[in-house]
Amino acid sequence: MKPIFQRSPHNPILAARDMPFPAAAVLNPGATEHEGDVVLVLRVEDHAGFSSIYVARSKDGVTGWRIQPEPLLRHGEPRWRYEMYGCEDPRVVYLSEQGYWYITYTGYSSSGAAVALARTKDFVEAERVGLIFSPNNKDSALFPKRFNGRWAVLHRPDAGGGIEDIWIAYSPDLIHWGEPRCVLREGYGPAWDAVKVGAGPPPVLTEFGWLLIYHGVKAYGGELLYRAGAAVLDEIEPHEVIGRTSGWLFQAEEIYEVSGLVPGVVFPTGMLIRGDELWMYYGAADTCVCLATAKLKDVLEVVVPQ
Ligand code: BMA
Repeated sequence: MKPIFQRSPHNPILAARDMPFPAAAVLNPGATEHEGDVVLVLRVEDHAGFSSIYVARSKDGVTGWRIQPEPLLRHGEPRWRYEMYGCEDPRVVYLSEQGYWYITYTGYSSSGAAVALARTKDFVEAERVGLIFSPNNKDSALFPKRFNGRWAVLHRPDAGGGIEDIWIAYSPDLIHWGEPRCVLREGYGPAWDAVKVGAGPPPVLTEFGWLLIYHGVKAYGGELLYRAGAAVLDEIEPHEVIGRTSGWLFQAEEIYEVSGLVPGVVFPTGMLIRGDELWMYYGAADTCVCLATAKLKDVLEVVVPQ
């Protein structure tokens, strides 16, 4: 069967050697568009092992990346104690009502991994909102609009006992979050996503509802394989699941995915809709940044069979 996603022939589109400063890895990029450019917000791990968030811009979203030399969100700022160990895995979305791009990311510190929120208008300076979920919690993605007056965010609390499901919370002001509901449970038994699931990029509204790309994890011989699946959430009540792929849609196969710092990982964190195509930006092997594209209708067909 022809795969739904096609990899860019330019993969990896960004790697440590492309940074104008020493870097150990470039991974897990948020993606958006700003002033005629595709903008990626990159997690860059430095040679000391700590990650900050940097910005890369390109006209075509594939080549000619311009990297801003200063981080947008630098870990270890004295005022931001919950980011002492790193700012990781950003997802970015434009909230037109606010006139800002909002970035959810993992604030990593001696207290664990928590969900942090920041916003920017220009991708040169960012203003931190602060933590929105305490540890351990990560893989957070905001929806771009309000639902009955409330913003909504997906996140992945660690429930203990090995349970790591995707939850949703709602907020009137992007600061106070409540009304928790479990949206997508991890799979069971030998399922491809039985170890854990986590939201990928901010969901995109389609004719069937909100398309969510998520990662699912299974252990083979003690090694964790991170693959990507998809779900569609209700347009009005996004805690309701309309459809979910029974299996994964995308997995590590190319050399830059099966070898690297963490082999066997594809970790989608950015999604753009360009014409009738879905562009999925992902981290490969926790080492570099890649792109795969699909026809949006082909993805929807497997999530919500007609
Ligand atoms: C998750 C996060 C991601 C990473 C993934 C795969 O827990 O740490 O940053 O890409 O594991 O190793």
